[in-house]
Amino acid sequence: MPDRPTRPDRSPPSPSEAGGPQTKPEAYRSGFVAIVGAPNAGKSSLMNRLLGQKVAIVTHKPQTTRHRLLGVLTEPSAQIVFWDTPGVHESPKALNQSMVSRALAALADCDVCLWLVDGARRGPEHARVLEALKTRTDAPLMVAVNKADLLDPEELPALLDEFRDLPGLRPPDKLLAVSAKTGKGLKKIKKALASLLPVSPPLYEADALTDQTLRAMAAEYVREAVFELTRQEIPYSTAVTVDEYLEPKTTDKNPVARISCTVHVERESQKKVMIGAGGRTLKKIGQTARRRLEELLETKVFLSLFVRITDGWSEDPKALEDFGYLDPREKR
Ligand SMILES: Nc1nc2c(ncn2[C@@H]2O[C@H](COP(=O)(O)OP(=O)(O)O)[C@@H](O)[C@H]2O)c(=O)[nH]1
Ligand SMILES: [Mg+2]
Repeated sequence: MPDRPTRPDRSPPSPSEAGGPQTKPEAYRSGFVAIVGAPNAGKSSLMNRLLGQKVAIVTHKPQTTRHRLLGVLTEPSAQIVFWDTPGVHESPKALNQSMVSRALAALADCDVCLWLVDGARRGPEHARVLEALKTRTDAPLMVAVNKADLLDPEELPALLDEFRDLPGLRPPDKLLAVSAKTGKGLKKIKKALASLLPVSPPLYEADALTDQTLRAMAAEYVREAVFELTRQEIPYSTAVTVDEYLEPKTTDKNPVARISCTVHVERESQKKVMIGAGGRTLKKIGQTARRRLEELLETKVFLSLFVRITDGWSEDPKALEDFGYLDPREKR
């Protein structure tokens, strides 16, 4: 699974191909923006909202995002390439450590850091992200306080002020309140990020959206439904792989995409819960994911799910690599 996007090797499209005939090449800006923050700050929601497409799955549970996901936003005067990253958090588990190392690697590689703060909640993760920003990057910094819709507008200025002068951290180049839910501040975010990016031709084609394959997105959609419909440790013990992905035949009168996935869990008891009484839970997971996949793929989908016990996968480097959660090039 592509997870370490580098600057594309191919010669990039000209800015006019990328949708910016009115922008002179010497004024066009493009680069990578790492969205980092605590779990559940709204990083994936914000990226989806900025792109106007659901590239990353979103749930109300923390640690939903396991990969570094790429999202490309092409505007007439700038192309902003987002990396949505897993939340920075503390955990002894191998899976979680590989997730955090991805977020930190994005910080080290990006052109601009966008630190997304949950304005309604600041726990110990807040301090961890702050530490990472101090030590892992010199890139221009934008701080966005998210979930502004949950905050008292009168308290916002004081809340924002807290970020102007954090001990040991350079003052942010830009500071804004936003809401990924209502869309507040999104135009300002785009403008501010573009102004911090280097002058460069666009790095991706104008119609590029993400480097994830539809196949990988199908697995993520199933995982999203698992996060929503199961509880406690189960979502965190679940991985999804795609066994078969058949595009609809264009010659068919009623085109159907056929997708089958294996839902890996770690224990027999988890398998039982995943399937549910009379198969009801698994059926619900399948229906939820199928409906969303039909929207994404704009076609009818047959989705079959198979639950399998893959003992201890979340601690097994080989399984983590097979499932795309561990980059063999990543030093741990
Ligand atoms: N009220 C409110 N909820 C939000 C906002 N942004 C995200 N959320 C919710 O916060 C939760 C976590 O969002 P997600 O994008 O998965 O966070 P991530 O872990 O940082 O990627 C989800 O339930 C979102 O619907 C916002 O601006 N306002
Ligand atoms: Mg996320």
